[in-house]
Amino acid sequence: MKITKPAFILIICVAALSCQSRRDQVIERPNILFIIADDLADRLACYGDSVAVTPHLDKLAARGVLFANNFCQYPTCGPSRASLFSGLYPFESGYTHNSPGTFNEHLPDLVSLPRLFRENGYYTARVGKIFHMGIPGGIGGPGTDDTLAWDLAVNNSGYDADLEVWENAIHVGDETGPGVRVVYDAPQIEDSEMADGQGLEAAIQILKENNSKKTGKPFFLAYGMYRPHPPMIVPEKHWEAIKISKYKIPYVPENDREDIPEINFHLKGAGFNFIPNAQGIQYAHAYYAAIHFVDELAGKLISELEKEGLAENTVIVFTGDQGFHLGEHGHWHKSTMFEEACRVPLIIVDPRQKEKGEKCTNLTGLIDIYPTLCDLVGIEPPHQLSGLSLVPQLNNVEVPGKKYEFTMGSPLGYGIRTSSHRYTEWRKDNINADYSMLYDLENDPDEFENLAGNPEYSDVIKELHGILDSMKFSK
Ligand SMILES: [Ca+2]
Ligand SMILES: [Ca+2]
Repeated sequence: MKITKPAFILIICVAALSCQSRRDQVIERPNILFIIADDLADRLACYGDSVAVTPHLDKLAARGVLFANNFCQYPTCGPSRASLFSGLYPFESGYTHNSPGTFNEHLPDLVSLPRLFRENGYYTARVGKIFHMGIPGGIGGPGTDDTLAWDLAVNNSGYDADLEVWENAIHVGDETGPGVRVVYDAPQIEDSEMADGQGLEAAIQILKENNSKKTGKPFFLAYGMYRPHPPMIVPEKHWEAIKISKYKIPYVPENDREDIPEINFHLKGAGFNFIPNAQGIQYAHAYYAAIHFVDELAGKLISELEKEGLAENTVIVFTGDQGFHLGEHGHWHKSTMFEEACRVPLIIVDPRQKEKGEKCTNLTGLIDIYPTLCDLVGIEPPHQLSGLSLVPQLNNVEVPGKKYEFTMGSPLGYGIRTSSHRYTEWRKDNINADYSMLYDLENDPDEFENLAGNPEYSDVIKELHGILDSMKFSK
């Protein structure tokens, strides 16, 4: 077909308009600032913790919605993060351990959350631990990163990445290996010497260089902090900010572990079981100091976002990958199917949302982050997602959500959390519940009495067992 001159001009105009409209659509999408702290339980002041000192995160929560009953989908770093960034439960993706290799090698058919944003016109940048990496050995490396997700990936390192620093810190317990001991220290160094401090500087530079108001392109900046993951090496000034006398070693009944399946403490020989009280208090002090450190770094990054004039066009997500015991059941670590290890903070701030400073008490999970961010920016998810968008709750925290949340783990347990109970089965060949735990959280919030063998609870067990049966676990 011969194109006449006016028609040709018209085609150019339409093409230009279409390009312009696509560009406008991209520019109108908000930026995403995603902040995740490693092994951070919901022990923040805004979550009601009386020891934690977290002024910046409290201020952040006052601008958005705090999800008060939020759970990870696996209480161990790698599978938890793979679930968050794939939008699938661990049994659906098969990513159920801290395996080596990259996310995209493991799950080649899945588009991760940041990769999806990259493919939809976002400038994407990672600083620190977003996908799994071992701590401290993996600090400064890419870990299991999705190599297709980022325009820029920063492998920040620092003082605490040095294995000699780990060696010279205070060690409790006689097991070998960096991951199975209680290790802490309070060096007199600046935050900027720590790996996370180096990460903050990189993240601030990325914000400045990729200010969407100047570039015309929205960004997805993910800043992953290595603390409070052990070893809890935290600059001394953060220890000084904590009044540790407010912390009390949790009461543990003498026979507490008799009704807990051994598999729930599969690392029971490790050096973080029943450590002496004096060292427990020190370790709790280190953990809260690390939270104070995390709070200050997150606060500085958010403040820089404001200075760049981006607060009104940026969605902020703050979360952790799994919780942490501070002596509950005599445990000083993570990876159990108890509340302490499964609960994680989740704060979402979207300048456009109606609710500000409200708490949503629905059962939610890290699995909901993928659909929520897609919903907030209008990107179609690339595959079926197993979580639910939390956008309705950002506008009205009273909107009902799920009846239960699912957490798998410790290792290969299948756990259901309802508003009143926590129920976990460890299934042999995915058919029979060989071991199980049921806790009545209304009457026994400390999960001391395992009711799995109690006939008075047979109806509850039948219902929760039925929910697990209805989920199609992959082998
Ligand atoms: Ca972790
Ligand atoms: Ca017990």
